Amino acid sequence: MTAAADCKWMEILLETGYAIIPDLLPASELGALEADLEADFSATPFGDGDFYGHCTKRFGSLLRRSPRAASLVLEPTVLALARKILAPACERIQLNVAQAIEIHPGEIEQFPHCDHDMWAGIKGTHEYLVNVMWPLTPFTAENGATRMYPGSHRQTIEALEELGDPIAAECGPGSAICFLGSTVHGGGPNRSNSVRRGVVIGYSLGWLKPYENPWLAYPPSVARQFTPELAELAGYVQHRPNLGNYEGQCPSILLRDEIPSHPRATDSLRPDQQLAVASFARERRDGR
Ligand SMILES: O=C(O)CCC(=O)C(=O)O
Ligand SMILES: [Fe+2]
Repeated sequence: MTAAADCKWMEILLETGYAIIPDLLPASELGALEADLEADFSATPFGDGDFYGHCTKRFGSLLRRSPRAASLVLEPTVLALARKILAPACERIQLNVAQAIEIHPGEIEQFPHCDHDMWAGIKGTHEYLVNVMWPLTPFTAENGATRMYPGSHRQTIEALEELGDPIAAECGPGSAICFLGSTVHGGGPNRSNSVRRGVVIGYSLGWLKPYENPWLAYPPSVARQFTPELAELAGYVQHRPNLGNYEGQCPSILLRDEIPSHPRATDSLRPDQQLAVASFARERRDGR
């Protein structure tokens, strides 16, 4: 995709709260991913709870279940959008979730919500999260396509009645439904006779507690197979200063062939902090 096209999607995403980018990946790639996940869809039970849905199946850890999931997580256009939107509030972004969602016939509409409400911080000054829903089956208004509330990212919603009408994010495999953590949305009701399958890939500010615990989903033995970029997104990196360290070091040391038994705790500071700390230490060493 050209830089101008990327800009257009950014404008739409920031203006409307969501953007449906068509044909970002070959539909065959999503078909192959769906085939890889077939056994997991059938083995996974329905969820429990009115938010997750009683006629909906979910499972995470997608990067462990199929090597093809990486091409969704690393898709350059959505990754660039997520990085740009989250850049004002972090040094690096992280993978927040990689989850498959299968909505069965008879499922009701999901509670309309903002995904950023998973974190208690004050909202309104920056985004916390960018999500991308990748349909595995065609998404239609009838089968439970994700419902988006246009412009809701700019509203302060105190009661559901204040929401306008949603749109159903109708599109097919290969398209990417991108939306902000501040955008009100929810799974649609499935009034059809077949399942609606999708994969949600989310990116959040690198210093937040991620929704899906990446170090358990992808322990070092799994993350060792990842490219460096994927391993970083999946938690094997520090967010300066020193956040997410392992024994005072970058957790990526756990992906090496030889792991030091007693690593040396090493500062990982932002340049401004590095300067302030160095100047203070120099003065103290000089006896001042
Ligand atoms: O399945 C969907 O379309 C949306 C699901 C969702 O928004 C959620 O579980 O947070
Ligand atoms: Fe959601």
